[in-house]
Amino acid sequence: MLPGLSSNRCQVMGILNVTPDSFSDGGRYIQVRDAVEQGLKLVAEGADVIDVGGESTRPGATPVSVMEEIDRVVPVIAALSKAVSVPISVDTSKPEVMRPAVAAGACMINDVRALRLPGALEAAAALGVPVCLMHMQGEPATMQCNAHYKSDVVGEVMDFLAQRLAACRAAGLDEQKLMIDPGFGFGKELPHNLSLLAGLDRLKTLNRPILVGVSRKSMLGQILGQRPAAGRQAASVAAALWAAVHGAAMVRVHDVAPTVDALRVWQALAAVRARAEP
Ligand code: 7PM
Repeated sequence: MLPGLSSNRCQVMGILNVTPDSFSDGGRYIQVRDAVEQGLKLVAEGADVIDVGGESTRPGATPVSVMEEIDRVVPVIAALSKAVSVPISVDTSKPEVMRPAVAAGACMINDVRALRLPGALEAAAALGVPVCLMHMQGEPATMQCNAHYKSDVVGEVMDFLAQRLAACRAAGLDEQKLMIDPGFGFGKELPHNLSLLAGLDRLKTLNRPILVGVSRKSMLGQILGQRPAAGRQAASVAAALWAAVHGAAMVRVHDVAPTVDALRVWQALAAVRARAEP
């Protein structure tokens, strides 16, 4: 049903960015070749799903055209889906990108806008693939300028996700194929992000698998005293492990190998506890 979620252990989604700033600028062929190589590496490290994205959702990033986004992700999805057996998800909000991406082999949509762009609900319903619905306050260009929540950020994020689940149901999507994601760093300041991660368990009451993306994010840099992204690996693993222990069904990460190691240690311990107290 949902990629890799048939098992009850936490799944690892490896991040594959196909953006000019993340790969050598040696033209499209080189960009695709390097991205496919990176995808194979993520699979070798133990990723259960590969998330291919061509739109930089970095706070303040400039928008990417439909043509440019298709040009970036579709060749990578096509090549990777032939080369690996793990499911591939496409990180996009645009219905015009969803269609060719699924045709090329993507079997899941990861949408930071939770299918709010015009035509996205209809496209996802017609494609019939699983979708991750993420919470974001505002738009990437401005979201970190005016993040605001009344008092209970977890409750507000849950209300939004519940509304999007209802909209998906109304559009004819199969609720069993939907995942939810509180969207760490998307229109949230450190206290909001901390409340959401500390209170992740509450999202379980929405009865959908939870995806958590905290890998290398600035919230970790802030906790560590403005540590740059290159030094956030251990913090990312710790945060991913916390998320898994507190209900995440999937974690979206850059550093697949150490995350898989951490999850295996936790699972070994959890298995002992499960036998001791059934
Ligand atoms: C710069 C800053 C570049 C932040 C990229 C990012 C999520 C996501 C992203 C997430 C889901 C990143 C983000 N984050 N999709 N896409 N959940 N479902 O760190 O948290 O990769 S983009």
